[in-house]
Amino acid sequence: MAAANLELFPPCLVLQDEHDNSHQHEHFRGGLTAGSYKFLRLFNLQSTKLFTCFLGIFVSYLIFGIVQESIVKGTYGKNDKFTFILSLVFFLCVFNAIVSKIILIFRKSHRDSTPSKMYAFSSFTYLFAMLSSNYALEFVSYPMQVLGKSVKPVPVMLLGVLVAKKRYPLEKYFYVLLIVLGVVLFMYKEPKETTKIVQAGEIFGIGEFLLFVSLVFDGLTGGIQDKIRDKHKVQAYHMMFAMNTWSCLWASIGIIATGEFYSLIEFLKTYPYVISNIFLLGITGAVGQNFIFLTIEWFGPLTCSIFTTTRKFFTILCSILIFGNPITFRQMCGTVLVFLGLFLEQLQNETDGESTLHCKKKRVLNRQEMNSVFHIIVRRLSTQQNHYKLVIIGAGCGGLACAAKLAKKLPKDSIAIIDKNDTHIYQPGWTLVGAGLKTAEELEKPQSQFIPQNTTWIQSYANKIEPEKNLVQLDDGSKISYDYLIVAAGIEMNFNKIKGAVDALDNDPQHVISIYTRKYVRNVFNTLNNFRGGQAIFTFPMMPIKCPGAPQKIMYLAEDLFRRNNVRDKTTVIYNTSLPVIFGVKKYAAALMEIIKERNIQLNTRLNLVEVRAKSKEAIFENLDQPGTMKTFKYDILHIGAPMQPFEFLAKSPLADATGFVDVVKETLQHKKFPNVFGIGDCTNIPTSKTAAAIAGSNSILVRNLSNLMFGTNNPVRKYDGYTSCPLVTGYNKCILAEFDFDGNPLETLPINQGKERRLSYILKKDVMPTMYWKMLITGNWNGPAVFRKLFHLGGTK
Ligand code: UQ1
Repeated sequence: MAAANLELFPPCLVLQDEHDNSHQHEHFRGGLTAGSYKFLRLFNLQSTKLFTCFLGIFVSYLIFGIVQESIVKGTYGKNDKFTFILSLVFFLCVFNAIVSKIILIFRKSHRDSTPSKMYAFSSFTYLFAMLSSNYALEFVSYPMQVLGKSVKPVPVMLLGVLVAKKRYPLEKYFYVLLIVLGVVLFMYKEPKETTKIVQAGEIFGIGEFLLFVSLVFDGLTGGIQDKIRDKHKVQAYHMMFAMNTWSCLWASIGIIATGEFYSLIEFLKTYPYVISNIFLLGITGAVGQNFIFLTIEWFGPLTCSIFTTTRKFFTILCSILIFGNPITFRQMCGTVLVFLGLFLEQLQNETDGESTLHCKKKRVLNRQEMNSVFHIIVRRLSTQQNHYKLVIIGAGCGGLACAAKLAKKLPKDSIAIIDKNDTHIYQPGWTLVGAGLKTAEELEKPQSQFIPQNTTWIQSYANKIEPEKNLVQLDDGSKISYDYLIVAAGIEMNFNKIKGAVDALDNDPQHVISIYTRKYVRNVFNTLNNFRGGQAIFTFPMMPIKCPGAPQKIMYLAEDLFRRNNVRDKTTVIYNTSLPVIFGVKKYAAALMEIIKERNIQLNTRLNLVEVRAKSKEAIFENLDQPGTMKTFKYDILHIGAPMQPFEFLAKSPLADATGFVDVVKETLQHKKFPNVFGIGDCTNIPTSKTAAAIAGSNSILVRNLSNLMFGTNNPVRKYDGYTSCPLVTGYNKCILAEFDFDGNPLETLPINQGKERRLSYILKKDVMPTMYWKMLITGNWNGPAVFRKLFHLGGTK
């Protein structure tokens, strides 16, 4: 079957235009109302469009191929044949020229400034390429013709390396090698047993030569069109119109000069039904071409070439299975190799920067989607989207809690979450890991499990925000735009603020430890458990840090462990804090002061660790009340509370306040200057202790405020009161469950005094909270315990 070998635009031409795909994102950009989103949801526009494009390309070229087969390879009368290839090409060009002219009139596009001579030349080479590939068909089979033309990347690469001195990634050579190997496997003709000598012409005959010529002319056409596109910013239909008009001219000269025209007229007189077939061929060709343009415009060049390659593969299969073009097993392997190479090469091109956005992105699909091949293609294609209704920076506790809630309100593919980490860690559990009550592994789960369905996960770092332009830049330099932004980026640990700390943590984990990172937390329990007495120092760094309870929780647990290991009486336990008090909330501070007195713990306030001397096991502290004055402590164990800082990209952005944190209204979590931006968690300047409980208390408030803004609704929203909670574990079976607001007023949930050390609070912290976190909080189903507090207190509290 000679299907679709007259595809009117060689891929090179098609690929010229899609670079002008900046407007393809307009469909997603800004200003869509709730109503239009409902509409979008109803019709699931993206997928429908994609499917239509694929079907359009597939069906039109399939019919095209069948009709072409019947025209070119059919028998007429007794032994007449249709040999008027140039005339056929002429008719097809006429069709294309007419269709593109009509579209140009309707599209009201600007004038094309390209000089005619460029079109004249490139349409000549284009015509020549088309002709030689069609004449080749008289000598080779259709599969051979398609595969032969697949070698196109080879001359492109060869010229690139030899002439333009380009370098390609190693994989690319491999993919091209696959294609070449495939074609060689296909072309190789085994010597017949009787004739041992194989003549060169048998392997590389006239058909193959014509294919080669068509490749060269294809390459030339592509080169000229590249120039046209670069210089004149020409649109696809302009090019389609001009190329086809010029080709008509060249072809008409050819058919008149060779006399083909007159024989064709005679032929058509004898077999008039061929005219309707030629019409059908022209229409399907033009329709297919338009679907190609639409695919490029809506989904980009990669999608288009995947579609056309897939289509060719299917037509080859049809040709083999239905029309009985003979093929050997070796040739089958060759075909598979060629298409494998072509696909890999296309995907490689995409990651090389030919698409608008080339970062690693993952779409989370539901099970039904996973089963559908169509949606696997959709997933690949979604890599080209770079505008989202909502972008969330950070897939930690705050980012996920908001994403999960908003994913239920917004249509598919409206939300993108940017986060590089593929593991989600339950950070509140690290104190318990330090005490040997849990393992670090228990606290880690794959991030992919928690990215809400229908949300795009962009596995990348955000490294710049331009809120005036609604843009976020990723670590690979690409940018994504948003209508709304939630910043939930967290806070950065920086041990480098303490001289010698990183070196000591890395190289002396027997003495210097910290529960604050995934790497260091794994050493803590061993060190504490092996401790045989001496001086154990626990530090609290300079503010700002998240959860100011954590640095002392690990101290209470360690102190308890020393008792259990019978080394407590040989040990001095010291707590050096940069704060003036042990805890910021009076009620709990009083309880904790009792505990440290009772347990004989030394408390030194206003001391900040500035240097660790691992060799001499000395920790140098600055006296914050007398800046510049140092105090040296000898240690046998030093637990370092990690100094923290806002991420640099945030601190530098217009979203930050003077301290570098995202400047939001504390009651609404809306940004003070950019109303379409919200912030949650550690990265914000909300004056409360940053804990998972604070996220629980604030995520629903953020989501409601943002929803009101997005949908123009006016639903009542509670003001965030700063609710936070700090379960201060004070030993292996006891805990003070601090809960309080912005002003340090206790906001206790249970109808008992939570300021007392309790086993119940310990069980809540150790066994109940982790489950609540994984199952309820980051899935968007936990808005904090306020309801229970009111219930338990019979409405008597705030
Ligand atoms: C909480 O809601 C929460 O999020 C799940 C935590 O995170 C780990 C907490 O530690 C705490 C204390 C709360 C508050 C909840 C109750 C029932 C007191």
